[in-house]
Amino acid sequence: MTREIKTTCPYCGVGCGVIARIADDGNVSVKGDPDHPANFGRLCSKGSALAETIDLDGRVLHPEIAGRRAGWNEALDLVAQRFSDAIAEHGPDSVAFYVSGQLLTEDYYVANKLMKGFIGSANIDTNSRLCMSSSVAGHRRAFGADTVPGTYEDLELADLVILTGSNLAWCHPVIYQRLTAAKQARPGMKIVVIDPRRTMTADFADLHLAIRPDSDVALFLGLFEHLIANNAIDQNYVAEHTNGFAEAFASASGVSFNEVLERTGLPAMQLREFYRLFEATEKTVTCYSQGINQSSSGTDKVNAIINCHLATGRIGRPGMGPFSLTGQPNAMGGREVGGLANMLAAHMAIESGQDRDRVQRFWQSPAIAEAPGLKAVDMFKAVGDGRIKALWIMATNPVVSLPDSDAVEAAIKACPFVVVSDILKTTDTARHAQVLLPSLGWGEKSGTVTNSERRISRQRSFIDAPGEARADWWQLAEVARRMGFADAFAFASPADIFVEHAALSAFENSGSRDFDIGAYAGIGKAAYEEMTPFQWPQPIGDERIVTRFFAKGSFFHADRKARFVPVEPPASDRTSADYPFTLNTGRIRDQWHTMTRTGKSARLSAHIAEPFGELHPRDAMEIGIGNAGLVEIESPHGRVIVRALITERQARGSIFVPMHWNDQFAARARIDAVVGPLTDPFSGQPASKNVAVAARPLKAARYGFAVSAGKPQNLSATYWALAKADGGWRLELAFDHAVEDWCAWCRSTFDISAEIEPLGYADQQSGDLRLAFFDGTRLLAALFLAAEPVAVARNWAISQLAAEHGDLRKRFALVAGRPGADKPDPGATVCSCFAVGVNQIVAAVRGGCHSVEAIGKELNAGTNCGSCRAEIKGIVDGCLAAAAE
Ligand SMILES: Nc1nc2c(c(=O)[nH]1)N[C@H]1C(S)=C(S)[C@@H](COP(=O)(O)OP(=O)(O)OC[C@H]3O[C@@H](n4cnc5c(=O)[nH]c(N)nc54)[C@H](O)[C@@H]3O)O[C@H]1N2
Ligand SMILES: Nc1nc2c(c(=O)[nH]1)N[C@H]1C(S)=C(S)[C@@H](COP(=O)(O)OP(=O)(O)OC[C@H]3O[C@@H](n4cnc5c(=O)[nH]c(N)nc54)[C@H](O)[C@@H]3O)O[C@H]1N2
Ligand code: SF4
Ligand SMILES: [Mo]
Repeated sequence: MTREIKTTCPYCGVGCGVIARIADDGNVSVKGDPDHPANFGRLCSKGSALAETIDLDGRVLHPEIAGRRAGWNEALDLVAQRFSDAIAEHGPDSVAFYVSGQLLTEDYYVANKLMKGFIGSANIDTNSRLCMSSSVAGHRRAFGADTVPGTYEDLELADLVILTGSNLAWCHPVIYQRLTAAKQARPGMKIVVIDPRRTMTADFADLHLAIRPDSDVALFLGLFEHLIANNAIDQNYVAEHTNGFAEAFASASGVSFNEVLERTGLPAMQLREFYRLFEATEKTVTCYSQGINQSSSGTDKVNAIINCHLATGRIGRPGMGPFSLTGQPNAMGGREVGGLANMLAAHMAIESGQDRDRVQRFWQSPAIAEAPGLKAVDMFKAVGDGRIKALWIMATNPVVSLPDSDAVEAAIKACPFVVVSDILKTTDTARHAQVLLPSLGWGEKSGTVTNSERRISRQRSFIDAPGEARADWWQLAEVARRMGFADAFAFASPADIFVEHAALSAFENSGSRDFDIGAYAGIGKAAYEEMTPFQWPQPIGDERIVTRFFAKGSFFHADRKARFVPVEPPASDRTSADYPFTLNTGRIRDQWHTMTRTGKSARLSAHIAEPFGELHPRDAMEIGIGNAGLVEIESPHGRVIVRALITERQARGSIFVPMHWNDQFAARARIDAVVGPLTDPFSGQPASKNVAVAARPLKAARYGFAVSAGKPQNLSATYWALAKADGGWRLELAFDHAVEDWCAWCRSTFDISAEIEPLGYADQQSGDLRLAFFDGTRLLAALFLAAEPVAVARNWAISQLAAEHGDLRKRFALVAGRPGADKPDPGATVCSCFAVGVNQIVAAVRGGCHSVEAIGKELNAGTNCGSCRAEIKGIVDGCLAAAAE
């Protein structure tokens, strides 16, 4: 019988409700949950493709010690022993956990409890350090607690939505869809996007401010000054609920309008328009994400924004407030359990003796961490210089995602004892584990997550645990037990853990702390199973109401007032004669982080199949890079080789490279090898967005493209980038050296036996070479080589993997590298939900479809998740403009 289970998407912080449907034959499909208050049935391309990412390919299915299969007992005993030995010999601060905003709250709670209360060190940090820690620090400075005051509904209710350092269309697509729908219903609503790049999000804005990198503090200081000069201050709110206005005023008045112009690089008209819009619009929400957080001035940026909302009293009321968009599915849950090295559980402060005492009494623990532990970047420095003797990495891939990642990799390799809990056997990090523990993944594990608007939802398992994989919380509790803490870790299920977590949030609280879900402290297992999404706070006895914070003050500093934080604009231009470009890094629409899951989907990999460096045409010309050429990007820390993507959307002097590609998918594209370990002084968050680099063309002797049915292996090429494709794999290639025997290269890379003869074609004049291998009527692999970037139509070549090749003519058409005349090439995929390519959209525009809606009717493109609508609009506009010329 077909079953339907309600669960939550494991990707971004929007936290969409998902219904997983399991058919009789075990086949899984997903759809949006119409009842979930985050998405009301919507999903984005990544959420829609979840069912394609849950196969067992590459999974680690049993514990491993030094690469050999081991039993759970042996592995857990060893972990407990090595951690205990290190603590006995070198003290509690000689061990560390590096965990993740993708853990469930229950996993996270157990990890934090073990480290802070039982090992007695605060050396537990998380990838949220790279993600949300500047927001946390900014909230704590301003509000006295890490509180997100608003809800998603505020974005729909606002008359002005400012998106700064957020590529919402690609990174929080369902909020983008909700916002687009709200704007369509109320066209008077204004949207301002602040981003050095012209992103897809900028395309739907009324105003795009293409500011210089890291000039946000200056921009918002200028706004603060403007609000004062134009009597837009809410004097009552400021007087009753805040402190420090005068100091903030003094810091803002030091920055003149002209200085703001100079620092931001914006035209005066645009700047004035933005300031007037803010001044005049009471219902304003300012959303911010990594363009704000991932900066050496990230915390100050957050406070510069919050200062403007406090000054106008626009906080905590419908349609108003600063709004931190969280990245990971459980970034918020991690903050609630105190997963950061400088936090304690349940939003309590590690610096406070009273809080430490309270948590210790609640846990009845032998110890409590006395001082903040090492933040991520410092933690891996301590791994590198030998201070950390045992390290446990869980649900994160630091060899790809931490700055200075070559040094991080070296540190992990040199560490005496490294445990990795992951779902995949081979990630850039897992391959260095001494002990590799198989974890449950999405669909297998159970627990809760909290989204950006403080809404707690259940993730529920609906497939059996594969092999011997076990939940992360279970692994931690078993190690705790073996370290002598059996009583405190006698959890039998996630429900037990959640109940304890809820009880701690209410323990001696009485409204003194924002995070309180005491109403859930007494729930039983059945109620936990049935739990529907709810927003915190939910204190004991309170009715369930939609919540916002701070409309009437009641902040969490001792005097219950908010603080204005004086900030100064930082020096932000890091370029030099040797490193003249500013590297900006971030995300693309259809990949998730280090691609361990989204990389499995051919559909998601079709949107952008290669790592790229986005460059302005004039910069490209000056350094001699042509379209589709390769570019080498270098800093003192490391280098990458990526494909050049030359577009007017990029600002001059900047290069954007996605964070996703890694050693499993490309020869040398881990961009964090190039990013240095510079961090924000308050939050410790790395500055991932403003990095000085050099860029030069990589001139290859040969370029190549290949498709293959099996996964290529032993890849030897100067540049390669691998992506899943329908029916197999696609591979981009470049060689700076001569390869003697291409046939042998193919046999080794595509694992082709000696009996199979190649079908070849060589053009003596151009030097083009094509080789194809068939097994009966099926194509095994085809390689296209040329002296210039190969022009063969990618999607057409991929479609050959599924085609029948009984007909000899078809085989020759393949080596000739041209689409058959009967089948036009669809071009690069734009809409991944319906697999619609750019050429199809262009043809439809020529055929009379002159709007995104018309394209949707004709081709379905853009009608499911809608994430590609901005891209479709760009293509339609581009075609119409070209036709008008
Ligand atoms: N498709 C997809 N979605 C995701 C993720 C994913 O991997 N893939 N990851 C999730 C996670 S964990 C996170 S944290 C979020 C991140 O979501 P976002 O923060 O929206 O994503 P990013 O692309 O990292 O960066 C946002 C923008 O900041 C801009 N920026 C760079 N420097 C500056 C600056 O100095 N000032 C301003 N104002 N802007 C600047 C960049 O050009 C970029 O467009 O996305 C979440 N959603
Ligand atoms: N240059 C640059 N660097 C960045 C960023 C940037 O914008 N630019 N962004 C930063 C940000 S915001 C973030 S959030 C990080 C993300 O970076 P990471 O956290 O390193 O990236 P993920 O690929 O999400 O890693 C998750 C790992 O957990 C595994 N996994 C999946 N499910 C489970 C599970 O249930 N249990 C366990 N134990 N493992 C599981 C996956 O296979 C994968 O190996 O990257 C940061 N790094
Ligand atoms: S917006 Fe997309 S990735 Fe984010 S939670 Fe929703 S479906 Fe998942
Ligand atoms: Mo993130």
